[in-house]
Amino acid sequence: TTVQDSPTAAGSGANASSNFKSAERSGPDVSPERVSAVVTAVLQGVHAAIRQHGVTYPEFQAAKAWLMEVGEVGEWPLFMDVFVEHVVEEVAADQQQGTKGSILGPYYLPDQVRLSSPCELPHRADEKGEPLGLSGQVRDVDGTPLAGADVDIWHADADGYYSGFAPDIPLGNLRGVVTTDAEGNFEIRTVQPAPYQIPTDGPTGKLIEAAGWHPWRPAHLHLMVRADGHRTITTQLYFAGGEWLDSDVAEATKPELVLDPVDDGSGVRRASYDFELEQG
Ligand code: MBD
Ligand code: FE
Repeated sequence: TTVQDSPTAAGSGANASSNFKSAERSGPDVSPERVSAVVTAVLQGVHAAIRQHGVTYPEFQAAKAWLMEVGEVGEWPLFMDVFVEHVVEEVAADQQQGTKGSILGPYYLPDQVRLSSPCELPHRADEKGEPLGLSGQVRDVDGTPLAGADVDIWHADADGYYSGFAPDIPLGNLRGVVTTDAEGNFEIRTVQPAPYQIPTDGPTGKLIEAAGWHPWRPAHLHLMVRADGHRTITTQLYFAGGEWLDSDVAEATKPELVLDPVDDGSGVRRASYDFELEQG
């Protein structure tokens, strides 16, 4: 995995591009009929928008320039995950049981430090943010606890930045793979993440501004929960009452995925969440 620091705010989106390119993946086996059907539908959508809105030559050329810039600065992973991935997840989730999923987003990094429960995510000595505790159980959809499952968790810091993508944050900060104990339980200490703002100085941010939309995602934790013989769940957890919860720019919130942490009396806000994984 290649990760480089960038001094601009747009650097996070651009770094997501080098990370995406360096990940190993095998392409899908797609028939010409399917390529034709899907690409024809996409092009018909574009053609319909041009006719419906009377798109002009200057607008067409501006769109071309914008598309080129998204590629040149490496924001395609950011753009796709913000504006398209939620529908791919919706289609994938159609037949699935167990805990609701949500989008992966552009800031996952594999192979983070393995921790055994209870644990604290790696953080800086002066890490900002209110202490947050997340505990729960991993089980299959029949209720059987899953010992030795992986709860792979990553989230933004109290300024809304992800380690590995924004400059000046140690690699691995606020990321970890937590193994469940013999009863399938896990307990993780971390800090409250801030809402995430799409970088405003890149082409994705410029489009959002030009359209008069807002560039925010509500504060969230990313999780990937894996257990042998079970379907991996990729999801996110949000916070009750949090800003942007009802208007996520990435449309990736679900009512089942909202935590309501409560102060345990010692200044730690605690929430619990159980994950149910489908066999197979
Ligand atoms: C994020 O933090 C995120 O989770 C998604 C889906 C897109 C952009 C930034
Ligand atoms: Fe995120």
